[in-house]
Order: sequence, then structure tokens, then C-alpha cells
Amino acid sequence: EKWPRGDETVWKTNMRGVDADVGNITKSVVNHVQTSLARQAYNLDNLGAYQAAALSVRDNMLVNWNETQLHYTRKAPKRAYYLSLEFLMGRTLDNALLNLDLKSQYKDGINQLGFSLEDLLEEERDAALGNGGLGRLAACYLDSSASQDLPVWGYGLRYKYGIFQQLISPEGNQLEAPDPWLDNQNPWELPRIDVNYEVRFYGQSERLPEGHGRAIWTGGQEVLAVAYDVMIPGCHTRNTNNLRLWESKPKRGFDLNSFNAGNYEGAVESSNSAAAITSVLYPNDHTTFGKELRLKQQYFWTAASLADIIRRFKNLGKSINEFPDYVAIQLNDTHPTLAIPELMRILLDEEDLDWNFAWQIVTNVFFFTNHTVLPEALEKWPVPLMEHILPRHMQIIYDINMIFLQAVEKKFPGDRERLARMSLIEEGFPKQVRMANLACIGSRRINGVAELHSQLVQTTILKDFVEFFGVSKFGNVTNGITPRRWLDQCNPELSKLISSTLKIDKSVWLKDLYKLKGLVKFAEDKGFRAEWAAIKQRNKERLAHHIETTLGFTVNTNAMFDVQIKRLHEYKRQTLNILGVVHRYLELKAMTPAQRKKINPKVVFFAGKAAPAYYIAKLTIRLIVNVARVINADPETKDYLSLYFLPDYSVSLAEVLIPASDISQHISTAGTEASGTSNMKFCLNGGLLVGTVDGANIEIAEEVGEENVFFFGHLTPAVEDLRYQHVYHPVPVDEACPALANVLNQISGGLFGDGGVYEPLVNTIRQGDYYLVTDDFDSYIRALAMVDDAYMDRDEWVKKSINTTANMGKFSSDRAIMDYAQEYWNLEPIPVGKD
Ligand code: NBY
Repeated sequence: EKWPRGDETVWKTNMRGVDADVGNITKSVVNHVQTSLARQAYNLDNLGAYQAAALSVRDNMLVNWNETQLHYTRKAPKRAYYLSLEFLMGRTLDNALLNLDLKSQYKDGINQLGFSLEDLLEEERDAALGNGGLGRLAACYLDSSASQDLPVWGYGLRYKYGIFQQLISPEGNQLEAPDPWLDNQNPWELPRIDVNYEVRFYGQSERLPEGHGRAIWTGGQEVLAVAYDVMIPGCHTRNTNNLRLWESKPKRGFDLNSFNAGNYEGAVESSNSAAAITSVLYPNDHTTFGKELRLKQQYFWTAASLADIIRRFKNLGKSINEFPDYVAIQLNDTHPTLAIPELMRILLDEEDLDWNFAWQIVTNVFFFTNHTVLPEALEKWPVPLMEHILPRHMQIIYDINMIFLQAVEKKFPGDRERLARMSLIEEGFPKQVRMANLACIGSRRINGVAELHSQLVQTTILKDFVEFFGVSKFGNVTNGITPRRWLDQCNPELSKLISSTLKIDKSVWLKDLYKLKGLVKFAEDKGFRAEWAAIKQRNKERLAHHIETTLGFTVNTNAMFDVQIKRLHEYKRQTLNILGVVHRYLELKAMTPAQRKKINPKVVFFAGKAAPAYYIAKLTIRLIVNVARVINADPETKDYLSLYFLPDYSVSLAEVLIPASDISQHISTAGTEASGTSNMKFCLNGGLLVGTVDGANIEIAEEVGEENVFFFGHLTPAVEDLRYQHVYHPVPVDEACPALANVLNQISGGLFGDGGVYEPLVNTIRQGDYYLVTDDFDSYIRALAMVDDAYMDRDEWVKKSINTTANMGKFSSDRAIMDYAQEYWNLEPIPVGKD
């Protein structure tokens, strides 16, 4: 058949490229207002204008997207796929305009049409398809893959509802409301009704008698997975990658058999249950609940993604044993681990390969990233649930386990405890499948997300596996962040100052972040320091303005801004922070007015969501809100200390908070925070850290110099011992830490409203103190005092700030993604339009 059909010149002359010209931009925006939106100039509001602008930008992205996909198809390189149940994308328009280098033209065009681009940007709802660091990391890696011209696609789920909206009741309780982010239509997605797969659940699996591990899986429920594509533009490159999100639909709108039998409700119910699979993101970070629907989400998504990947591979016309030469699949935590038995099922039952051959392919395709060593976060699925929903996969998991344990027995004869620890099945009532063990033995390589964390993975949760496979199967890729969103987009003034100072176009240093080193020498330049400080001040005013307009509070912008923004969790120790605030408040109260005048004024900001069922985390929010209520109203102290809990933390709120911070807190108990990524974002924007010797804090200090980080607290090796002591000697807070005891007594005594309410929270410290608040409190208070002292010498502080930003090159997600490409996936950049 001839392609293109018809007259080739008609096709060619009508194909458009990216329009950079303001005249064409206004033409395309107006065209979208008239036709796509069916609206007119006289009744167009900001939302409509945003949608038209977004559709116009989308047209430009699509030109690049099409070209990129065609280019990849022609070159047929090895591709990598990033499987993540979460992509915390935030807003798209500003990022797309910057990556396409079209922002100033659109600004002019939008102005000519009587709107302001800044206003339109605010109309966009965040795509909040993630919980926290893990989901945002996936989004940064997509940006870097496209920017580095790597052929990488993301695969995820198109949740109808993203992470819940957080409301705070007058008493200070977190309330959760749904996040119907698709209600205004989403201009950034392309429905691909023609790209769909059937996914089976339940039914029966029958092993074939002479089957070499083969079986036939039939019956049960079949659900349709429909693709939605989201374009991922690279920075200053035509490469535009794809994020494919699956939506679940009933295979037929109605089950006609039930319908004909008069069971109308039953028919509708089956259609409801299919759609339920992708209806909502699970709002837990760091705990698993073994919910049936969550398991169905995981299988639905891995099955559809693998079917799609295999179909694309088969179009190359290669033989199946070449699969690992053309495909690498990165598992973002254990959530997609079912892809391992699913690929085995396809190779055995559909491709007729024998077991060993299939297993060899599988173990060369998958790569696994671990994001936590906290025991409560390690995914386990009850065997009875797995047998019910995925009977074939349970058989395969048993087969994998049997063969694996035979090999372990051979290497370590008679070591029954080792076998029990390494088994894919944890004994108990019920038995459970250990997903981390499965991900580990089914993958080519395994990595942690910062040096310390990767060491802990190898010496704690996967120690036995290191002894079995050898250490070379295990590695580290320290996390990174995209400097496009987390500097150029969120802090445009700083970005401009950097370009003009270094005399390097931002398109260059944003893609080679080590270039920031050139700023070091300007730390000694007085004029430069003044400009640097003035930008920080304007960012503080921008945040204050945001708070004033959204919450109605007037924030003191002459104060130091101290920020802790992250999911609420005991291991992250927001408790330590709020107890520190109370301590500071009590000290201020004890001072004379003259003494107070010498104090460095400070505003403390918290933001973050608690998992809806995490009682202690929610109580911590309540305490913060009520401490804020009291101290912000105290006329004696409010000029020196104020406190805000900003509701409904999001990517967009982070973009306003981070550039405004003088200091931020990353204060997890040593050994518990795998990496942290907001620590990198603050430092990149010239904010300093107060933190524990944990996660990526350690590597940040290595890069920027220990003199520029305020470290405190016990080190990882001490943690286990201290905990052990607490078990046998319930923490004598009064002797161990009188300052903390005083704070706890004030809270219990009702200084911030009914003290009884906070007893369960206070008791986590008095009894057990698993996260060592008592052990680290004095050292924490001393670190904060050092922060105050350092801030008093503003010139020195600004030097620290400049030196910090200047030494953040390592933490670009471009470095991280190239590390994955080279050391894990064996992937080459495939730039569009350069050959
Ligand atoms: O991943 C975070 C780590 O805590 C942080 O230190 C690290 O920087 C970041 C990126 O590597 N982990 C995280 O965000 N985890 C989750 O959000 C999460 C979500 C769901 C579940 C477990 C963890 N789950 O089991 O459902």
C-alpha cells in the first residue's frame, strides 16, 4: 500500500511545524476559542482563555511528539519503560512553554487578546496522581528523559480522582474531599480509544499435563484498558516523549446475559466494578493495607502496559529472545512487581517458551528501585487474595519460589532460617507474598535512592540476597530533581540572574547543572549578593501575597522563613519541629521586651497531607494548627515568632514556598528517610538546610560543604541501640531532656486547648519513642540556635546561600536519568532532527 494516501504534496504542504510567531499564536488561540471550545470573544473568561491557550500549545507539542515517535520507530533503538503507579505532574502549561521556548511569544499573544498569561497559568488544576516523593520523582525523570533525548515512556493509571484535597476544620482536624481534577476537561491528554487491551481477573487456571510449567487461564472477569497519552516535552529539544495512562472500562457497557435475564442492576454493577479500578489514587505513603481493589489496580496496569510493550516489540519483527536487547523496564518500588509473573505467564502460556528460557528473558528486562527500608512499607499480599484474583500468577510465583529456594539450598545447605527469610512466601495466617523478594530475584539490578539508603538496603532488608547473588547486582542512583521546574519555572528571577551572571544561556546550564559552579566566585561580589538577597526577599513577598489572598493572613516578610513541607509521618518528625516551636515560644514568653528585641524574628511554615487513616499524623496537624492559633494571637511574641499550617499542599504550592525559604527542615530519624528530594529543591533555590545525617542530606553536605548545612542528631548506627534501650526503660523524658519535658507538660496542661486531646501523640514520645524525639531534641534546639546566629550575619548568610546553589549540579535529575540509562538500561540518546 502507498503511504501517504492521495497526493503527497497536498499532505506535505499542509503539515505544520512548531509556530513561534506571535501572529500565528493569536490565530491559533482564537481558532481554539471558536472551534474547540465553541465560545466567543465577548464571553470568554480566564478559564476559557487558559483552555484555548493550552490547546494551542498542545498543537505545537503534538508536532514534536509525532516526529519523535516516528523517529524512534525508524531507528528502532532499545527503549526503557518507567512503570510507576504515581506520577505527580503538577501543572503543565508553564513547563511546556518553557521547554518549548515559547513563553515570551505566548505572553505577548495572550496580552494582545486582553488576558494575562500569569492569570491563565493559575486556572490550571494540578495533575496530582501521586502521594509524595516517589510520585514526584517519576515526574522529574520523565522531564529529564525527554530533555536528554532518551527513548523512555512512562506507564501509569489515569485516576479519575487524584490525591484528596485537604481541608482543615476549625478545630484543626484534617478533612478529605475528592479531587475531581478532570472535571474541566484535560487539554493535555489524548484519548487513544483504538489502543486497548483486555485484562482478566479471577477465573480458573489449569496446568497442562506435559506443560513444562504451562497452564490455561480462563473465565472470570474481563476488563478493558484504554490508553490516554500525555506528551512530555524535553527542554530545548524536539524530543517529546509519552506518558501512557490506562483507564479501566467494562468490556461491554452491559453484560447482556444478565440484562436479558431481568437482572438489570447486576448488569450495571458489573460495569461499575470495571470502572472502579482506575477511579482513585490510594492516599497512603509508607503503609500497605492489602486491599483487593489496590491489587486489581496493580495487575490491571502491569498487564496492559506489558501487552503494549510486547506489541511494540513484535512490530520490530525480532525474535522473542532479543526482547532484553530492545526493552528495559524500571519498576518504581514494588507496586508493579506483578509484571514479573505476568511476563512469565505470557512467555510460557502464550509464547510457548520453556521455563528456563522465559526466566532468563524476564531477569534481563526488569530493574527495581527500592524507596524505603521501613518495615511497614514493604508490600505483602495475602496468598488467598492472590489465588482468588490471579490464580495463574499465584501458580507461577510458587514455581519461581520452588526453583529459587532449591538454588539457595544448594548454595547454603541446611540453612533453614535463611530459606524462610528468603522465601517469596511468608508463613503465617494468612500466608503472604513478599513483593520485595519477588522484585529482587526477578530483576537484573536493584538500586536504592541515596548512598546511605542503598547501603542500608544491602545490609538490612536485602542482606540475604546480596549474599546469594553477589553485591554487583545492587547499586545506588542518588535521586535528582528537574532544574527546569524547580529553578527556571518556580524562580524565574533567580534563573535570569544566573544566566546574566554566568553569561551562559539558560538552555545550556539548565541541561548541564554543574555549570552553576561558576557562581562560587560571585559570592564575594557585594553587588551580586545584594541582587541575590533582593530576589529572595521578593520571593518571600510573593509567598506572603499568596497567603494573604488565599487564607487572609498577613505574614511578616522581615522574618526568617523556616519551612517543613512533606507528607505527615512520625519518621519525618514534624513533631520535633512543632515541639521546637513551642520551646521557642516558651523562651520568648520568659524574656523581657528588651531581650526579645534582640531575637531574630521567624515565621515557621508547615504543609503536608496525612494518610486518612493515620491517626497520629492527623493529631500532629491538629497540634500545629492549635499552637499557631495561640502564638499568632499573642501580642507579646507575635512579632518574633509566628506559625502557619498551609492546607492542601501540592506541587503548585511547593513552587511558591520553596523559592521563599531561608531555611528548611529535613529532620527524619537517621536511617529512615531514603533520600528526600525537596531538600535538593530548597538548596537549588538558595535555601539552607537544617537536617539529620540522613538520606540525600549527607550527599548535599558533601557537595555544598558541611559549613553550609546545619546538621544535628544521632547517627544511623546509634539508632538501633537507643530504640532497644527505650523498650526496656520507658523514656524518662524528665531526666533525659528537661526542656522537652517542659514542652510536653505545657501541651498536656492545656496551653493550646484541651490537653487531653494530644495525649496519644505525647505518649508516643513518653512511651517507646520509636523515632527518638527525646534523644535528638537538645541537639535540634542547638542547631536552630546556630541557624539564628548565622542569620544575624546577613552577608555571611547570603554567601552560604550562593555557595549552596552553586554546588547543586549533582542533584539534577538529568544526572540521575543518565546514570540509569548507562549503568542499568544500556540506553542511548536518540535526538530528533540531528541525523
Ligand atoms: O521516595 C519516598 C521516600 O520516602 C523519599 O525518601 C524519597 O526521596 C522518595 C523518592 O525516592 N517514598 C515515597 O514517596 N513513597 C510513597 O509515596 C509510597 C506510596 C505508596 C506506598 C508506599 C510508599 N504503598 O505501599 O502504597
